[in-house]
Amino acid sequence: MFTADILDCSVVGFDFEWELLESGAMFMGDPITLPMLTTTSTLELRSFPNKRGSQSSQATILVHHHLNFDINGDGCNTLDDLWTLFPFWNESYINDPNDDGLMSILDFMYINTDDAIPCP
Ligand SMILES: [Ca+2]
Ligand SMILES: [Ca+2]
Repeated sequence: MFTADILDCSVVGFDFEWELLESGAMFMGDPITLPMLTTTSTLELRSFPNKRGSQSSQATILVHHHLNFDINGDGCNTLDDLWTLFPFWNESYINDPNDDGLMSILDFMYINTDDAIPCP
């Protein structure tokens, strides 16, 4: 789920328009739920405050190159997934999230750590 936190929403009467730039798919409302992404993608949010002009902002959504969304295989996306990768810090690693062959800080940015739902 994505929300419009990246823009000042204190003005009443905002209309939102979201576009997944790689596909051109459009989404309306706030929040929105995106389809499952299979590649790193850019989402652009355009707002139309009180029908005067527009503002826009973009966010890059990092997607694990090998589509491994649950690093430790426990069925959840939590900090435990990051801890699973820490022992490989700065080492060669096959199937690393950004697919450059080295486990670095950039790879950790690909790991979703949503602890909102207790992991079974
Ligand atoms: Ca996990
Ligand atoms: Ca890497």
